[in-house]
Parts: sequence; C-alpha cells; structure tokens
Amino acid sequence: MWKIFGLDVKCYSPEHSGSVEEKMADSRQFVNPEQPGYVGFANLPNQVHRKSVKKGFEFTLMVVGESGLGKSTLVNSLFLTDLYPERHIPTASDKIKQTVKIDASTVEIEERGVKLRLTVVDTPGFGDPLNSEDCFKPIIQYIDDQFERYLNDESGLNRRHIVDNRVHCCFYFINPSGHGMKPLDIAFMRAVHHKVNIVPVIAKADTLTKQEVFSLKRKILDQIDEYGINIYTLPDCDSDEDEDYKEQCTQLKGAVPFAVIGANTVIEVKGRKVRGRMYPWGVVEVENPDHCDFIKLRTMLITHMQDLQEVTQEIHYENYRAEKLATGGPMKKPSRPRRPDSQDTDKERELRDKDAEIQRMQQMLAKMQQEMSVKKAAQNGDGKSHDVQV
Ligand SMILES: Nc1nc2c(ncn2[C@@H]2O[C@H](COP(=O)(O)OP(=O)(O)OP(=O)(O)O)[C@@H](O)[C@H]2O)c(=O)[nH]1
Ligand SMILES: [Mg+2]
Repeated sequence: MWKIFGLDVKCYSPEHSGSVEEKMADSRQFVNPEQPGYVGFANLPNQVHRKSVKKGFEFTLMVVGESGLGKSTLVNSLFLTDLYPERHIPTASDKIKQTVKIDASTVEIEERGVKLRLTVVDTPGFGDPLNSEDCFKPIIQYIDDQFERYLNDESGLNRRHIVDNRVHCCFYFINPSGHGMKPLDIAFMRAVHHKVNIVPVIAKADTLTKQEVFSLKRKILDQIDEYGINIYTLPDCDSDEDEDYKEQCTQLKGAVPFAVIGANTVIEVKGRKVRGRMYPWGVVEVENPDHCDFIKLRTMLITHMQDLQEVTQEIHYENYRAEKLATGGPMKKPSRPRRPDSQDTDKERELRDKDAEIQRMQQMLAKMQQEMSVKKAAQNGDGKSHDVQV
C-alpha cells in the first residue's frame, strides 16, 4: 500500500500481483455484460437512446400564411392536442383591427415514455395589412431573436441546460384558390429561407380536385425553382436502407408541397371514427392518404425531426453565428474600464491582452466559417441544397 497525496493506493506489480483469492474477489465485483469476444460498443446506440429519452426532445414549429387558411386547425390535428384551448376566435370587426401578433404555445406531449416539448409559433393574420411586406418583419425578428437568445445562452456560464427555442421548421401555407404563390409568399420565403427550414403546404386541399392539386403543385415547384427559393429538402436515403424506408422517402419527396386538410371534428363513417369534414355530398377524411397529404406531412415531420434540428444547428444557426461574430455580436465583451489613475496592474494588462486575443480568434473563426459556407454553396450549386448564402 502506497500513500500518494494522502490517498491509499494499491499497486500490483508484475512480480507481486497479489494472491489468487484477492484477484478472485476483485473479478467477482464486475460482471461483463457482453459476450466474450465483444468489447461492447454495439450498445452505444442504446446509451444515446436512453439519454435522449431521459432528456426529452425540443422542437419548434412555426406556421405562417394568410389569415384563415387553417393553420391553427392543422397544428391541432397534427399532434392530436388542443394547443389553443382558450382561443378567442376573432369576429369580423376584430379582424379589421387585427395586427400581426406572434403567439407561441408550448405543450409537453408524452408518447410511450418519450417526451416532446413542442412549441408552435402561430402568426395570425399574416397578409392582412395593406402594407403586406411589413407583416413579415416581426416573424423574421422572432426567428432572429431565438437565435440571439441561444447564442447568448451558449456563451454564458450555464451551458448545460439551454432551452432551445430556435425555429426548426416553418410550414408555409399557400392559398389554394390562387394560381400558385403570390408575390408576398415569394417575398416571405426569400426573406427567411436562409434562416429556417421551409416546408410549403397547400391549405384547404378539399377545395380542389385531384387534377387541380396536381397542377398547383407543379406551378408552386416551378416558382420555387424560378425564384431560387431554398425550401427544406428531404435528405437522400442511404443505399443500404431497407426498401420500405426508401419507398416512403420517395413518396414523401414526391408529395412536396403537401396538400393538406385540417379538421378538429371527429365524425363516424361506416362505424369508423375519423377526423374529417362533413359536406352534404360526403365526408373528407384528414388522415386518409387518398384524400390529402396530411399523413405524409406528419410522417415527414416526425421522421425528420432530428434532421430538421441538425440543419437548423449546422446551417441556419451557424450562418447567423458567423454573421454575428463578424460584426462583433453579443460575444463581444465591453472593454474593461480603466482605473481613473490609469495605473494598470500587471493582472489588468494581462486580462486586456487576453480579451483582445479572444476577439481576434473569434473574428478569424467567423471568417473561416463564412468561407466554408461560400465553398459549400458553390459545391451544391444546384440551388436545391440546404446550404444558402451567408
Ligand atoms: N374547407 C376547409 N376549411 C378549413 C380547413 N382547415 C380549417 N378550415 C376552416 O377555416 C377557418 C379558419 O381556420 P383557422 O385554423 O382558424 O385558420 P388560421 O389560418 O389559423 O387563421 P388565423 O389565425 O386568422 O391566421 C375555420 O372555420 C376552419 O374550420 C380545411 O382544410 N378545409
Ligand atoms: Mg390561427
């Protein structure tokens, strides 16, 4: 037995490796959970899974579009939760006065022990005011504010429990009665496509025939191409994925922009209870893939939640951070005040030098990140990638 820094340390040398009983007692303390011949790192995904389940998931979905297109109805149907239990439905006179008001509601949903902290950011009345372009400024401000908050939290002392309110996905509702997207839709998308993952949806698809849905989808995709809008593109499947998953991905990709129907009423059809809208000529079912793309939209969201978060973190947030750092954003600390007698102590001088050094490094980092983004954008020059200009 040795004493190092006051601690008792047992040392086994090859010459003196302890008695057989001692070794047996030690070996009984720990049982290898894996079979002989395995190190055990195959268990790593379980560890990640356990940790994620314990921590829960945070996701923020934003819904944007003209007033009355069914945004609130859809998000309620999407997560089978009433996000607006005490919602006040504005009357026509209320609506005239209505300005853009951003409303974020957070619900904690639990399914089979997995917790999801879902925030839905609703933007009522978008497109109502006469000066329409002004109405999306608060939305852009909201997205930026969340980035700013995250950046401040990240550079603060308590970085372990940062609440992530960054907008991970934005469903953009397109009016079904127009001939494609309106100039305001295009202007909005172009203003935010480098800040958030846009998923375009055609609202109230029950007002269109199958052929009309098909033509409108084509028209919207053409406009997206023509105006160089970067919408969220589903990542390609790996070649070793199973066939069912590949097929699902192909179908999801083919359904963009998703034509959806929302309803908060449950109707009985031939003995089955379905979420749908009843018309004199029949019932349109929200969750019937023959009637609309609601299920596809929900599958896309659920199966790509992590990818949406990653793109937000790695592309949109990094763009924001690089821009902020380049302009000396929130990480720039105010320079230390000099003492009135101007007699610097060695310690103060040292601290000031370190501050200057940190600032220089931050600027260098920002420059490198900007260069990398530009390179990436040039490599993926097909205009369909997630990567966008800084
Ligand atoms: N035909 C049809 N009507 C719908 C659909 N979804 C919602 N509605 C109706 O449209 C009206 C407006 O729905 P909301 O969900 O309040 O619309 P919103 O986009 O949230 O409206 P704002 O909050 O004012 O921006 C309601 O009467 C809904 O019942 C749909 O898919 N088809
Ligand atoms: Mg609403």
